[in-house]
Amino acid sequence: MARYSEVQAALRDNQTYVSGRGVGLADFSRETPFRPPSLLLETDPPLHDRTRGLMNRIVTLGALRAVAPRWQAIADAMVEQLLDRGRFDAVSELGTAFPLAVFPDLIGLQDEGREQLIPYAAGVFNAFGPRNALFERSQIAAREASVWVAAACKRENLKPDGWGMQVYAAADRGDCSEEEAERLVRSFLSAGVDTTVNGIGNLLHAFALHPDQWQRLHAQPNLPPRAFEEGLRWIRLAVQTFFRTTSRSVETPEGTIPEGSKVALFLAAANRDPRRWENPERFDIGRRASGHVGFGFGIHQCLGQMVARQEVECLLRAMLPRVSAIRLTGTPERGLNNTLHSLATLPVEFEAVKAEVRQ
Ligand code: OVM
Repeated sequence: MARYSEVQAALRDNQTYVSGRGVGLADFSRETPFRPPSLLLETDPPLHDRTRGLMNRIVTLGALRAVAPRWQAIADAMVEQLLDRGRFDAVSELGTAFPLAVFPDLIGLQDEGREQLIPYAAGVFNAFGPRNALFERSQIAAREASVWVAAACKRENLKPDGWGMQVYAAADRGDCSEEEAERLVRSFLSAGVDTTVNGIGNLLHAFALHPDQWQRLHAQPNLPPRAFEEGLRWIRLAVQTFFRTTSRSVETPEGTIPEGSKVALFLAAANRDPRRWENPERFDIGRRASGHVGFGFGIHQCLGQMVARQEVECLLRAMLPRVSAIRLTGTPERGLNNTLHSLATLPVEFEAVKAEVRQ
């Protein structure tokens, strides 16, 4: 399904289009999952509601506000440094560097080995696709990272003040078992890094391709939330597709979908469906883009979206007073991934706002 209305309807009807049989191409009722299934992403109610409820009490705006000043200071320093450098690769030095500078601390991960999160996430997102060469290659490449992540999720390796330990606190209260807590922490590490890494890279790419929209953002007194939503809609954000599995046979105008079918939901296509969006191919930060399915829709809608918003907000607040233009200095390279819309490189140059006009 690639039309907005169909994708949204399938996401809404989570009893017919289930997640418990996997949200990649593999049907967990026929194939062994490549790892123990996620207790959030790859579950259905009632289990999903219990785990999601527990996580919703940890992932809060209040908790994020508490770290916002620190994130802003990190973003400011990073952007200052990149301005001095001139040319740089925005994928590695901003898109990857910034999330890695803030997210692992939010979870309370051990300091050693955090760079393993990158190959780990590539392995996870490739595994939602077919068992092709890319799948096999990235599983091999992520072997060491998977061992690191498994250890990082354990209670004894988490710092006392992060979201990871709060999951264990929920286990102590009886909201979940110790094993469930461990796997829920794994969800933070699976879903929280490569999504924002690629989202930020794609967003910077969007502004490099549309200098007029960057100018327009400059002219706004406050960061318009609409700009973020339009970024998510237009850039195809990170996740291009997720699957569901039909729990019964479904009649559609195009024919019958038998029970047990894997249904690919093309989130990125839905976000550019001309039946739903006017001039869908136009990147327009003034558009009313809320309602996009870049974060999904319904009960599984992105748990970490506030984290992603705050990361992007900090970066844009760091860039707007300092960067007058983002210029491509070479041809960006795509990063191949079975699920993510990914960039491998984004060679850019930041043009500095002239000192006398800096706020
Ligand atoms: C999880 C998980 C993994 C990848 C993506 C995701 C976008 C969740 O382990 O729960 O959500």
